[in-house]
Amino acid sequence: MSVTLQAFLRDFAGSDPQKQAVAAAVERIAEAGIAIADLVAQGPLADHFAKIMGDEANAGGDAQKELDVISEEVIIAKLKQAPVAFLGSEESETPIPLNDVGSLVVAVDPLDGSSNIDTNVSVGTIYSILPYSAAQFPDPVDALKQKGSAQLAAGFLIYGPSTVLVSTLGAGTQVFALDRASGDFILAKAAVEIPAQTKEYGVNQSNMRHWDTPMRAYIDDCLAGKDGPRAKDFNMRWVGSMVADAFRIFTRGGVYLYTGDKRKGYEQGRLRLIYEANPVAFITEQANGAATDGKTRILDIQPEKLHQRIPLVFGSKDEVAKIASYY
Ligand code: AFP
Repeated sequence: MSVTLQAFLRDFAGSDPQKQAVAAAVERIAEAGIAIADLVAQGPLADHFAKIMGDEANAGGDAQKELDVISEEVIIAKLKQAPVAFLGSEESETPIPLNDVGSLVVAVDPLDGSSNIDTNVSVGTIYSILPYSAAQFPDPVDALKQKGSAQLAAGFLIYGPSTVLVSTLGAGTQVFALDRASGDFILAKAAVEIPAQTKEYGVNQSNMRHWDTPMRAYIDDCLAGKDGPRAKDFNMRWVGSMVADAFRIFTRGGVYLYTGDKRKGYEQGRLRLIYEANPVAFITEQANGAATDGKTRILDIQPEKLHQRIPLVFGSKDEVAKIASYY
């Protein structure tokens, strides 16, 4: 008997108003994911979706909408049907008001990995759900800047050979796969468990000369293999799309590393704290993995700005601890 996402969420929510609000938001995001998956599946034909903005070019002056902006529009339209007050998005400088009355705020990267779309590599939508009240957060930015440990739920969709939703509601991490015949997301894994140990790391090696010393030392030791200090050979995988690397780690273990480096603008790495690192860290910990900025637990870090970047290491918890020992 297959369990649908809707049934799973109904069972999770019961009669708890906040859980019911979270369940509604996750359902709407999943619906947006199905629409975005169809857009991405258009591949090179998707150009006809990138419509000209007309005479008001957007803030960046772009005359054309990219798929990530269209994805954001899909998410906005769906979340207006959920008890979500504001949306924080990688594609928008400031929070987007959605509903006058809402007990949640959502932070989202509408289409992570979008620079890979024309190479037909899996991309995804990453989301983070936080509690909200106007009384507690007169400025909605402050609601989005809560520590990652305040998240009520988080997840990401991957638009790949299969369309998959990886979700945590705070009680473990589940995987749902889209059954295109019925249009339902079906529970595929009830409890993701990331192996504590691994022989596989993910990093963009071409940046090695820019890394800080601890990072360089860690990778050098991995490259030394079984004759080196780690006494085992490592494999490397780097997709260039975090959701794809993350799903591999959830499936067979591994670590993802994007720490700060000496390149201008990369001092704090490349990933954004609020709508990339925090949701992935929550999902990872709920799957018995770990996530740090190299040494500090991601979920304990107090965000300062909506779009701030953060160095990110996540995956197999013993390997994440090993990396922290180099720092
Ligand atoms: P885009 O969303 O701009 O494609 O960036 C994707 C990403 O943030 C993350 O998904 C990848 O792991 C990482 O960048 C890849 O970065 P490099 O291209 O520097 O390896």
